[in-house]
Amino acid sequence: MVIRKAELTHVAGVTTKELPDTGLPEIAFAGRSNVGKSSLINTLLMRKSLARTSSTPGKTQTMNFYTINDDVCLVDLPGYGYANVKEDFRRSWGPMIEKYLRTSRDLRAVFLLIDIRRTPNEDDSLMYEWIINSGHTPVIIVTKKDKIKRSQIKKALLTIKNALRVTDETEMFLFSALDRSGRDEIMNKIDEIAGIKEEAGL
Ligand SMILES: Nc1nc2c(ncn2[C@@H]2O[C@H](COP(=O)(O)OP(=O)(O)OP(=O)(O)O)[C@@H](O)[C@H]2O)c(=O)[nH]1
Ligand SMILES: [Mg+2]
Repeated sequence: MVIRKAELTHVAGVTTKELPDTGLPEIAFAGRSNVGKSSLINTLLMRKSLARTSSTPGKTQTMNFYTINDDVCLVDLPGYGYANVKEDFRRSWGPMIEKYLRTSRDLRAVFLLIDIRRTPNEDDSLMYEWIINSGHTPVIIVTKKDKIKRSQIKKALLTIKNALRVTDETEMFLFSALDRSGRDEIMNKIDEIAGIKEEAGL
């Protein structure tokens, strides 16, 4: 998909009663705080900082819906697993995400991001199961590929697969926001999920 237009069209927070009804195929990005969800979205959108990123975990605290070409929505979810976010936010995070996963009519897939340097923990496994149990297809994105040596990649991927006990059908992509490697493959997957076909030459 060629990005002709990218904009933040909807925001939903813990106090939002009605979730946005975008009427567009939605793809959500879940994962631990600081794993690189907002950075991945910026890379996909070809925008430097449309989605706000930070080296301090807990940056994104609302569900942010980025619409591409009026065709598809990428949903940046607040991350989990960071102890220092305010207690009341931590308590309302689960119900907010659960409500979205269970009730969104337009959610087509959930991309679960895992840092290549970390063995997935209990929170990651719970998120993976949560995605499946709410009837969605998880796609694993292994982030920050640039942070480890090439020779260690294979082992790191195996560790992630084993820790999450991924099913054979679960697709995995490797990504780095630094050199944008993996960006086009992930974008093609989004096209496929959202049923977007670009006309040749566009
Ligand atoms: N080296 C490297 N750094 C990255 C990559 N992706 C993200 N980062 C850095 O990791 C930090 C966190 O990135 P974010 O995109 O804000 O993470 P997030 O998952 O949106 O975090 P929350 O909003 O807190 O849930 C930032 O300092 C980014 O610059 C990557 O592929 N490589
Ligand atoms: Mg973020």
